[in-house]
Amino acid sequence: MTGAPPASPRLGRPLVRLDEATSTNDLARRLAEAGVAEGAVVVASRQTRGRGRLGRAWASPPGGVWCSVLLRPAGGSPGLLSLAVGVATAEAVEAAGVPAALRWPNDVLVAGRKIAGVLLEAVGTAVVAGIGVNVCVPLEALPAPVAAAATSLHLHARGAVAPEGVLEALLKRLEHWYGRWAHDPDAVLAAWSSRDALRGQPVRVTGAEPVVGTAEGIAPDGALIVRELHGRPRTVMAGDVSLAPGRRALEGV
Ligand code: BT5
Repeated sequence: MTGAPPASPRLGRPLVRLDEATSTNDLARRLAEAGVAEGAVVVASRQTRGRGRLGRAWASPPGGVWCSVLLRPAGGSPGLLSLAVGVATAEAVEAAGVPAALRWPNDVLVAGRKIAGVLLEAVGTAVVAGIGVNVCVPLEALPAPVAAAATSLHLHARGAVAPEGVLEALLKRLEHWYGRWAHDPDAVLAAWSSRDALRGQPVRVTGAEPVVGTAEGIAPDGALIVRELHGRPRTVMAGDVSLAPGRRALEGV
């Protein structure tokens, strides 16, 4: 094979801006169903029914980037796509000079607290990648239990930050990592692993396949590898992961 891989699509064409949405994923899903081309992005200043995985709520007051990107992937490992989006989101945070870590499957953490989350939804063969980043979100604007484990970029960046600049960085990094995902999955794994907040930590995975053990990184298909207490490595494709009781090792990430 010769030549460079095909250029990744331009993301943000069109860019639909809304003051308010129920969930930007809802509108992006409708665009997908209507046959709109890859690259369309919906962004809202606030969401009234922002959602996370498994029907959980995503608090979306003004001051964040709440956006959804319409992708039409042709090939590539499905399990790695959400990790590629996570890497792009971490790099958009880092563009503000703030180091970020990733907690499987795709939470972005700053100082051990969640600053961003990613929700991928399939619509036929299309994928809607929903990304939420707290940019200038006062923690008081979040429900108290959420605020206790969350943070916002303005609390860490040296200079001023604004949702518009973070969105621009995010779409650029996503264009890059979406292209790499299709042609160079090892690069996605390496970029993700270099920010892995859990590697070496005692963890408890809840969900369909509960596991307790030590996180040992990410498998080539994007699964979490956990070595069980009696020494057997297990791979987990879906679930929620937290530090095993009594350990607060994530603090300071
Ligand atoms: C996620 O789910 O982290 C995916 C979040 C995706 C949000 C974007 S915003 C644009 C697009 N439109 C949508 O409706 N969604 C996407 P999950 O891993 O299930 O985490 C959800 C949990 O994160 C909640 O149960 C809370 O504990 C916490 N959380 C909620 N809002 C938060 C916020 N603004 N900042 C930090 N943590 C939050």
